[in-house]
Amino acid sequence: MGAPTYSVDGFVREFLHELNTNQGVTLSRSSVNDQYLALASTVKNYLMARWLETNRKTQDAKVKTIGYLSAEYLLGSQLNNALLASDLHDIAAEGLRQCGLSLPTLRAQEIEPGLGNGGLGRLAACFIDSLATMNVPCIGYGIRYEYGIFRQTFVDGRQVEQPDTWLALGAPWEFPHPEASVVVNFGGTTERYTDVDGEERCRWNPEWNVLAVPYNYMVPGYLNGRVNTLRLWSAVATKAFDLQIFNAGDYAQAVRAQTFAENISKVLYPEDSTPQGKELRLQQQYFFVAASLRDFINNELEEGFDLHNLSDRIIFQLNDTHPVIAVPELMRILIDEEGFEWEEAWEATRKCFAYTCHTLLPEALEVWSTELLGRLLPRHLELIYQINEHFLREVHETFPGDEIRARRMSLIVEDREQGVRMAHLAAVAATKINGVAALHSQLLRDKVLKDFADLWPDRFTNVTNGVTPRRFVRMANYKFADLLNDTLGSGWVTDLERLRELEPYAEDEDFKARFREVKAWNKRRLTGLLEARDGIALPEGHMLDVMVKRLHEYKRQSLKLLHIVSLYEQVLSGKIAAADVTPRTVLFGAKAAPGYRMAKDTIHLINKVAEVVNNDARLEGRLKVAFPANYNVTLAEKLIPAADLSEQISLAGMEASGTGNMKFALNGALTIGTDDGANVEIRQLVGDEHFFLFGMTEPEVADLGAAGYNPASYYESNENLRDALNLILSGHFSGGNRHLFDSVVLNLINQDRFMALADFQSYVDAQARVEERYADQEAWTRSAILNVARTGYFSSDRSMRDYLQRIWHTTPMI
Ligand code: TH1
Repeated sequence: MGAPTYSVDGFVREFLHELNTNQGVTLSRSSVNDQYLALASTVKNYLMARWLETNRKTQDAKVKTIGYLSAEYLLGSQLNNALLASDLHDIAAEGLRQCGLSLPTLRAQEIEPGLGNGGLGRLAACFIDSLATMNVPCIGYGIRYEYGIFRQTFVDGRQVEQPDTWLALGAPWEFPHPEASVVVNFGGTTERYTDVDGEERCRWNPEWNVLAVPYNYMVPGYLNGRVNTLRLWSAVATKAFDLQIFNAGDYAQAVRAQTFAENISKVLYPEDSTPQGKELRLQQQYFFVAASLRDFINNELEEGFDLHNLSDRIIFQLNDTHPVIAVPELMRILIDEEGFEWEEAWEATRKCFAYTCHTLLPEALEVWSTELLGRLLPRHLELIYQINEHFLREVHETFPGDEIRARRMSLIVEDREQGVRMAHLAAVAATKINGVAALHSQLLRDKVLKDFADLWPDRFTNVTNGVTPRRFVRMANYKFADLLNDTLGSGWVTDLERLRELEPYAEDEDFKARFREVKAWNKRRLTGLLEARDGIALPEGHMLDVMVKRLHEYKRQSLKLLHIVSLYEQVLSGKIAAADVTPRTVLFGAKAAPGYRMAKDTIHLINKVAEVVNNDARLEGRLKVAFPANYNVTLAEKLIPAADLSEQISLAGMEASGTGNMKFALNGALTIGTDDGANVEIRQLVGDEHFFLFGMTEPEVADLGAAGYNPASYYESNENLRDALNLILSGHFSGGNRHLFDSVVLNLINQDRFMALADFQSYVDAQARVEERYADQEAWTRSAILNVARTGYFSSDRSMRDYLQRIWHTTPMI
């Protein structure tokens, strides 16, 4: 059967067919969920022929594939993206209308797959979108978590987590392939033996195993006929339950064994950048990586393929250290199963991996205890020790006698307990090591991985992150996309540098008026959504000032909060008149890791400040704080296009890149930001005049830290800052309870690891410049348009071109 025809009639026929045969209902008796599932199936049917064709062509061409290994994919909604990529949107909207249905209603039925925490997971999703659109063969490998990132609710202003039951109403976008399942082993012992040729060999006798079941997802390129694959693994017990135990009468025990296995893919760890070192997490990592390597070798390579040449056909990109256990796993396969000698195994392995580091925070660098590794993956631990031996020999040859350096570089760290530094393992194995923004890559070379950069300078490179213009401009901001299409034609969607052609329009009155009209429309759309979703009323005519990202101390939501409290305090104390406050709504979106106390207390404080500020008539309605719960990709798509001001205020040297910053600039928001991560490049591109820079630079931060940072001195010397902090301490936001927010406030005054107080005045000054520009709407619009025109660089298509040239050394298929 061929693809359904591209016509409204063809679409309606297919849709009704799916409703009848897949859902088993007639249109008149169908639920909205039936209709949504039938719609998803219909769209898949249109893409199916292209998917099969893509797979066939790629296999025949025997080209090099990108194996993107990532523990997280924060995909966002699938329906709209599939409609866009297959050019079906208008046909579907009209076809559904003829059936008496509405596309927006069905779309709202989708629960996004939230299989990631934040930027790292969303980056993976943007990258696979770009590779498909650029016609590059790629398989994304990851985990099909049964529960993705938790759903956030607020109870009395405190975060309460609910399970994310994204699979409950059906999973129309996935294709399970139980027949292609792979066994993944754990535990047990290793054993030395002599093989038939008299060779000394080693074998792993595992103690238990689970079955990894693949679920395939389509990754459609934009209007190009390519459909790549995302393969997510789900864990099931190898035997339904242990019959021996069952027959012995212990039914409960038999079922428990099954539950144990299936726990592996049960839930996404909700920590962003702060690993907990939990055993289940290591199980997850090895589980998906072992399944993926086995899968590629078994299914993507022809029978008898010589694994010495594996790197001709695959390069595995390690998305941070989470999949790094793949390195000893490939060594194990080549040596123990394929009979390779150490040297040839290492040579083949090294060519197959490249490593992206996404962080600088020391606590984000994964270290697995050798006790745990030895218990769970005994053979891998032996191989890691062996890799380390070979590596340290090389260090000694290059730096004879430098014991201290060798100890610093060792894969093994002797702390309270012995551990394996996964970033060092990645650095030793990878053909290339990259950071995710220019400043970050520089700091990797100069600080975090300095010894490695001294030893192998050529292995280090930078690829600045990017975001997909399909989802984050064309889809999320379709009114603006229409304006761009009218002005430039539609080529910008796959060639974002063409936004440059917008520069002259920054002086065009008619264009500026239309640009403002689009922004106003996006704000109205957001107002309607937040009203319905959260009961939040956004006032009209306010500057929309947005800070959305994970809640983390280094990102400094507390600095934004201090700015709000200070403005409020100055009005209360009569230092400024309410009438002089720029009408502004500050919108937060942020999830805190459930175990991260300070982050949760900060959320509580923001909500309490919002409650008081929003209801104090003395502000004359000129300052509002909104904090819709459960910020996710779906909400981001509505929020970002409506924003005027983008808050990117991390302490310099802490945010590796940021990608929200790029999305805001591309949607015509101006940035107030520090010289950190990709902010640096955004500012260089848009120009100082169109970016509100504040705060210490990274070297200044380092100097202040070295000199001894004393936050209390800022509290003492800065009156507005002190008054703001004192207002919180007075119990004003906590019904008179003076100690409710001690954890947050006293930490700022006494510790303030991320130097919010040191940057406070500079931030307030920058906000004054923001207000000045905003008062001149012509000037503001001009700056906003120039932000768009000059940030085409931040397309993830460009990131992928950089990876292809600098790291993967491969080209798109023709
Ligand atoms: C983020 C970085 O914090 C952010 O700056 C960057 O833009 C993004 O990655 C994409 O490169 C990170 N997320 C995580 C998540 C975990 C561990 C480390 C990082 S770094 C779980």
